[in-house]
Amino acid sequence: EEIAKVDYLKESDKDFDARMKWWRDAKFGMFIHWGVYSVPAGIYNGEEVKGIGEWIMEKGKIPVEEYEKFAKKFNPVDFDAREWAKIMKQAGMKYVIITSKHHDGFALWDSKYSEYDMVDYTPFKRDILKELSAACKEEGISFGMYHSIMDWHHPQAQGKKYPKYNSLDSTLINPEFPEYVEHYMKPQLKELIENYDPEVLWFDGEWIPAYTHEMGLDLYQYLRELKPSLIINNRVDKGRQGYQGMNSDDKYIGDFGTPEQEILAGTADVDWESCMTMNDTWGFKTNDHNWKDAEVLIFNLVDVAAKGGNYLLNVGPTAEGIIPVPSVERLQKMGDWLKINGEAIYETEKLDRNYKEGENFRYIKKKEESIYYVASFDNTAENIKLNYVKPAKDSEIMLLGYNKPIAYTFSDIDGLSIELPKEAKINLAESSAWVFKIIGEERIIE
Ligand code: H79
Repeated sequence: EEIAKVDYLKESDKDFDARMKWWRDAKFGMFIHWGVYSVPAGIYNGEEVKGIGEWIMEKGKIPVEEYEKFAKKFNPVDFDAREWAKIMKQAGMKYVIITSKHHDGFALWDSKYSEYDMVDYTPFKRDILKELSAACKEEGISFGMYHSIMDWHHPQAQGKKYPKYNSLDSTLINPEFPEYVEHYMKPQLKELIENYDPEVLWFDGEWIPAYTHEMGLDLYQYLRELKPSLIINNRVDKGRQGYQGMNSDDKYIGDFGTPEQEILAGTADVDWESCMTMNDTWGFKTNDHNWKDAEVLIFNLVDVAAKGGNYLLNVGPTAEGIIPVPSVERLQKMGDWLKINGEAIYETEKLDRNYKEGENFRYIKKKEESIYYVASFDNTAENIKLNYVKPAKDSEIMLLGYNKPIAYTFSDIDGLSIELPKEAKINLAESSAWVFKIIGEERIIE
């Protein structure tokens, strides 16, 4: 009996909204870049290799056989999946995306389609994705995977011709690439879905000329057939505009846009997620100490949420399996902030407005409720003016983390003016953003 095929390329808005709901509400996730590149950690033959750590094979011009030696030494004896899941939970992160396979082609799980994986190739012999997906399930963290379409190791994707086919040069099209897609990449992805039940697949490395728009459409349909509730980023197709990450045209498939190391200037009509690092690399580098302050990371989270996006914040664990201490410290601070202010982040939606550079306030609306949150990054003012929200008559305005209502005035002409109690300033001195909770409506000013 023939079962009618669902065309996942033509989904109704209602079905799409239902599928995206948990992801839209989640707002904050952890990106994990972990693999063979964590072993050299930015250094090859005693020399520092410039650039992002997970690209060391390419940037350091390391031949395949040489790079494989690092894989043979990958032995993360300190890896503890439950510890990682606890760090995510404590930070207030609701989902995780870990590199099942980065551009170097090494698989972090026990793949029956390759020996070049964690179980068959390393002294460690443990299946990372199995342990981490189980630990995340226990902590209530949604599990997802980053998967590179470009592959510097597989014989048909590159093989001995590495690194010939990695550029945008459309005169260099690998004729064997379709074979790799059909007989390796798709089976591996099926294996990942069947064995680890991911909620999200996060593709990358789609820019190489051998990978086509048609392949993207086919792959999207194939994966949704295997798991209809899957959420798949836009790099499954060819539509993204560089690091800005949003699709250039509706004909491209993918459930959300992927700005990389940047945040959109304003809101967007489609779903999006900004992925960012805490220092200057995704994969661990011994000598990268250029950490962003926790205050900046909190601002980014609020900024993204106010514009309707998600924030996917990266950690690059060491070859021993440790999430670097500076990362953990920052996540701890974000988690502390979210314990008080999380209601202004999770299950919220954007207000359609553009923000000016340097503006100190972010407006966020609670979904399906007349509750507005305004985060202030100016913690020195005694009196602050908030133009875009009008409190309901006789309603109280609260400052999250401060348990008394605070004094304010509102008029249609002058807008909202809030008095900051001195004592609140002392109590909340540590907070990098103060969040006001206002019951009311949006105030549109021309
Ligand atoms: O996994 C991390 C990085 O290794 C990977 N993406 C994040 C999430 C990555 N970042 N930068 N690159 C890969 C280098 C890619 C650079 C380019 Fe292009 C490819 C320049 C031109 C083609 C992608 C497409 C960026 C601009 C257009």
